[in-house]
Amino acid sequence: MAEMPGMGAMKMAAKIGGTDDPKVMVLTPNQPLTPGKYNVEWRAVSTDTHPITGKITFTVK
Ligand SMILES: [Cu+2]
Repeated sequence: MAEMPGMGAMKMAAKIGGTDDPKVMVLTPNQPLTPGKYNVEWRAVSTDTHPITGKITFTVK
């Protein structure tokens, strides 16, 4: 069976924590990452109250 775009995409819950470095945010997935492609979309409020967002993609082999 061919894999179709968007097929198999699931949302995964994660714990989010801050660190001593205000530029660093730590996300810990609630379950082990099995091989595959992952997209992380994040949103935070900066110290000057502006919302900032970002997106990173990585692959687990
Ligand atoms: Cu700002």
